[in-house]
Amino acid sequence: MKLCAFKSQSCISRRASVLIIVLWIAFGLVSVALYFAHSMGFELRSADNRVAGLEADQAIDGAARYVGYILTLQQQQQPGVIPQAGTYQAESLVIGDATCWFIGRTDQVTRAVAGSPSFGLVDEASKLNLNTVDYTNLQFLPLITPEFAAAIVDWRDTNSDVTIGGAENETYMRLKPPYACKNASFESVDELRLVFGADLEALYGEDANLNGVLDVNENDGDVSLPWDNHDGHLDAGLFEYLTVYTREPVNRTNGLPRINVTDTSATNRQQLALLFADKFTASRAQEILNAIPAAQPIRSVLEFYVESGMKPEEFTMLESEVRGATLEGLVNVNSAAAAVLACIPGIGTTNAPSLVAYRQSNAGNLTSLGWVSQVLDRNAAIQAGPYLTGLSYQFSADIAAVGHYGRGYRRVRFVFDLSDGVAKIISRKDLSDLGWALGRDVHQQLLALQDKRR
Ligand SMILES: [Ca+2]
Ligand SMILES: [Ca+2]
Ligand SMILES: [Ca+2]
Ligand SMILES: [Ca+2]
Repeated sequence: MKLCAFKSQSCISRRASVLIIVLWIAFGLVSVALYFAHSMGFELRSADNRVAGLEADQAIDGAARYVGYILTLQQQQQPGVIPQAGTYQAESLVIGDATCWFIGRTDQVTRAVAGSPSFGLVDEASKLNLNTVDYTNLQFLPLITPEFAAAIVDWRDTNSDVTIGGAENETYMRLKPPYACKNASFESVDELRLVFGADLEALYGEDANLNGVLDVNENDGDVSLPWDNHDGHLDAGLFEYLTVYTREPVNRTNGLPRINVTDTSATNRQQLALLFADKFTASRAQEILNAIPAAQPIRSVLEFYVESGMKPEEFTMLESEVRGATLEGLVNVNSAAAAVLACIPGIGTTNAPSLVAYRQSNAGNLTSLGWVSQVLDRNAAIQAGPYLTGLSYQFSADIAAVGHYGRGYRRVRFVFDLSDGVAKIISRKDLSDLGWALGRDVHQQLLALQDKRR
């Protein structure tokens, strides 16, 4: 009996052990299943994000083709004239499952954290050209030191003479690792990083994501990067105001050379007479020609316009067919920021706000250089003339996109050149790493879209 009882107890204990083992195994299997399910969930989400990213990449390339079409069409219809906002779609452009925006610039000065950037194409001629701007004018840009301005000039000039405060080969060869001073033109604005004395604060200013507006982290002091002065105003850096791309075409759309108004030779005057005869009645053409002094030098297109006595609408008819002495690095008064205009002799910090204010009150009606002579006095206009233009042939399209459900953010900035009559991409730079640049409003719209889906 005792043996039987013992056997039964041992039997129960064995069964209990088996049960525990089975329970452990079952627990283990469930854990493994849960682990794999969780990891598959992550894998699925990450694959979904990758697909959204690919959709955004493809949409950006599609949007770039759209921009090329818009610019070529504009060049054929109105050479050199900036495409007006509203004549093309610059925001919430739907391509397949993706949506695109062109991050633009505006004359409105941000005095508070902006809900969103402005949308549109950016005129490269709204900026100073790093390869042509001279040392004196360059120093008027915000956040630049005289030493950095001198180093910029030394970097691009072909000689090895050190500008006061600047840097040539001997300075660069002392760096670790050493490298040579370029002594040739800048090929991109990013090249500024290599110039002696460059620092991120001067290059980016407070605009860490380079979208032209004040984002929350750009106006919270040192709570989050970048450091800023928390004054409700965007203090942009040098990247905002500089370009290397501005170059006007040599020829008109009919293939003939543009007429250089600074050339006072008899042959050139004859060319002008033919141009006026082509555009105006015989008597008006003669009147304009007579107003332009034959012996006195004309230093710029603006001076030519002032002397000619043409009406603004008359000048618009032939503006793209004439040119000044230089074709590279001219600043377009129709789009340049006040900080850029302030660097130009004759304009300076005194006249730059008046020019911008005139633009703001005449928006949509600025297709020419002529209006400048209504804001600047004669002497100032003549002094500023050689640096100015009313035309633009290079534009950037800073395209940000998201894929389905607002995922897969990407951003690429393209620069288009129209100086040969057809839009060509001359630069492509991925800016996705700068982080979200579409502002609070678009972010909230996309979050609302995701909530609706849940
Ligand atoms: Ca040099
Ligand atoms: Ca910003
Ligand atoms: Ca900050
Ligand atoms: Ca600020």
